[in-house]
Amino acid sequence: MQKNILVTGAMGQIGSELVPALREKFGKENVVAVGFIKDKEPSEEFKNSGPYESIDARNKEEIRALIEKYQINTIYHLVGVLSAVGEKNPNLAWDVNMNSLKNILDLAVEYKIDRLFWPSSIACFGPSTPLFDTPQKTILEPTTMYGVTKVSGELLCQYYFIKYGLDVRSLRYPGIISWKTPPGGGTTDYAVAIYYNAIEKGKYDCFVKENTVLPMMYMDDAVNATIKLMEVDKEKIKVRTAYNLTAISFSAKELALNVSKYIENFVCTFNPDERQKIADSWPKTIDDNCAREDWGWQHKFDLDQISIDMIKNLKNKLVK
Ligand code: AKB
Repeated sequence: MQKNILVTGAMGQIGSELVPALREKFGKENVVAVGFIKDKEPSEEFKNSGPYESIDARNKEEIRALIEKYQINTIYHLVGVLSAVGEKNPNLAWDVNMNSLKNILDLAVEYKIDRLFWPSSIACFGPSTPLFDTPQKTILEPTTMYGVTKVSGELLCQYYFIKYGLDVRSLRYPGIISWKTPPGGGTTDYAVAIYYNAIEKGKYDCFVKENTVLPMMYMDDAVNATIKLMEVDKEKIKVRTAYNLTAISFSAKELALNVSKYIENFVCTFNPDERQKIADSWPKTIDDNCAREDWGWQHKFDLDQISIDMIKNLKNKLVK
């Protein structure tokens, strides 16, 4: 079947890299990118590489019009307000994260969408969740509004699968490290910002303590996992809330030491702010065996490979 794909949140951290990967795989004209970031116009390259529409994903009628216009049968609904911004504006986080998801789920049922992807996160866990090797099925009592929307969203997705047979699939992303877009309002942003600052200033003042450990993943692995999950046969998907997913866990200090292996004289200081509390509420390591067993998930990038690739690409991007 010809895939006609709609990607919301196309200008966000994941969207900016998933859209080109999908266009490469399924053809430029078959992937409609939907962005809506005030004050941020998409680059000419982004706009010219395939269909682009500027729409607020909360606007159900405008999304409906797009589904009809492009005869959409596959949706990646990536729109979301992340954890740190969500704590500053919980009402906005609820409104954007939940209302856009509910609209998309309803439209997906109405238009018999073949497959829908929606991102969950390690933010669905909370302080009462086991900190190490967090199992697939465990306590979900997040203490951020972002996390509350992730648990609610997971349950809503599962409900639409059970009630309407909607083929909706989801991953609990760890912190994602990438170079194409600057950090965007999350708690794991320090693991991206450190590279920008190391290259531009030779130093970084990290906003979590040096012993803070969180699960992380390189963007290339995250994009591969997402496309793989969406391509696998329906029968293989046993989890309809969201799959645990991880690559590697390291402390902020280990990250800083690794960056200094590749950037001479790099100095990292640690000055925790309000994001420390959010980081402390999330697990340190994740058990993602269900994803590995059910649909063959495997990560490729370790910390050295991440640092080498980040530094190479950021130097090209930042150093003129
Ligand atoms: C955040 O830090 O809010 C996100 C996430 C872990 O979902 N990167």
